[in-house]
Amino acid sequence: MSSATDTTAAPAFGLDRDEALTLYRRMRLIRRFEETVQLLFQRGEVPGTTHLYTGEEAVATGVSSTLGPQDRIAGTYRGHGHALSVGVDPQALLDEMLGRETGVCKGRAGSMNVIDLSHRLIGCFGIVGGSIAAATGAAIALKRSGGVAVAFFGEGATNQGYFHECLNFAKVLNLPVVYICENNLYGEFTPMELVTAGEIRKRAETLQLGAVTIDGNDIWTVRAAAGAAVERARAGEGPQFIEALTYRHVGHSRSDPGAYRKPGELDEWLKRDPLKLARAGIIERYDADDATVDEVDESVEQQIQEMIAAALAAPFPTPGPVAEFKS
Ligand SMILES: Cc1ncc(C[n+]2csc(CCOP(=O)(O)OP(=O)(O)O)c2C)c(N)n1
Repeated sequence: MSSATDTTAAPAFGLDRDEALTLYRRMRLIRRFEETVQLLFQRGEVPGTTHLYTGEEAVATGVSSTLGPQDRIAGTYRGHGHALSVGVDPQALLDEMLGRETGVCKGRAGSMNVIDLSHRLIGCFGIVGGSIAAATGAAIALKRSGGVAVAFFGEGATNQGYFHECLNFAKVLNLPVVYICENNLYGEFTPMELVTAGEIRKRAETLQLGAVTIDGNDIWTVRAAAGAAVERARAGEGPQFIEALTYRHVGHSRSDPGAYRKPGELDEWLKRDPLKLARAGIIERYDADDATVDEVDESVEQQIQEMIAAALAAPFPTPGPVAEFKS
């Protein structure tokens, strides 16, 4: 049973140059997607609320890069990145944000509750920790078909009763599920240390899950740890747990300026921006330089501009008949 705090694991990319650039592109797309949602929200184009994944891109991108077509993921209300990481159509996702008929859920789910079974996404959940229960349930079925379920959730969710129930249940039934705790240090506006006792990874270790703590901002480290965890879960070794240390660069949701952050904290984390680390890894290990990666950025920018134009021109849903209410 693995049991370690490992923030320095040697990266094992297992990728050729084009595949590595594709992963970088996906991270860049998530970053620009989130910035675009924020911009359109401020322009009054996005109904409801939004919770952005900015700063946490390496986690979903790295984990999902290790999954196969038979696997499934469950995300959170901070779920745009989770959805894009498994290949949900970015245009359909942006259309969904704007409540359009062409949205991935025909404009009925909005930012928080996207689901796309055709891309392995069994749901994004507005209920804190809802993804934990959904993925654990999915793993019961996946055990028969050789698939693995992945749950993404924040560190705040580990204080929910069903976190403990689900991990216990998964261990007892030896389910193929990988729990990914995205520890971004805050639950809404509350610093983790004010509400969370002990070490999160040890909660999983107590239940005898394979558990590691990793640098969640380094996609190459995430990929190595997730690859190993998914392999173990698929091989019948039972549920696995990864605590990925990361940071959201923006407030909890649309109206939060993040005033509770400690002075200088954001600047420190920006030095370890996951996009910077991914770029550095590619330049260090492949035949690539800044111009190579800049080209990827430009191509994402063009895609984003085309997506904005298409989303704004997309039709709204036609209201259905109003259900009659009988008391
Ligand atoms: C069951 C439940 N309780 C409370 C809330 C309100 N709420 C929304 S987000 C949030 C903080 C969750 O923090 P964490 O799990 O660390 O995830 P993060 O937002 O940091 O990604 C809370 C308390 C909720 N949506 N669901």
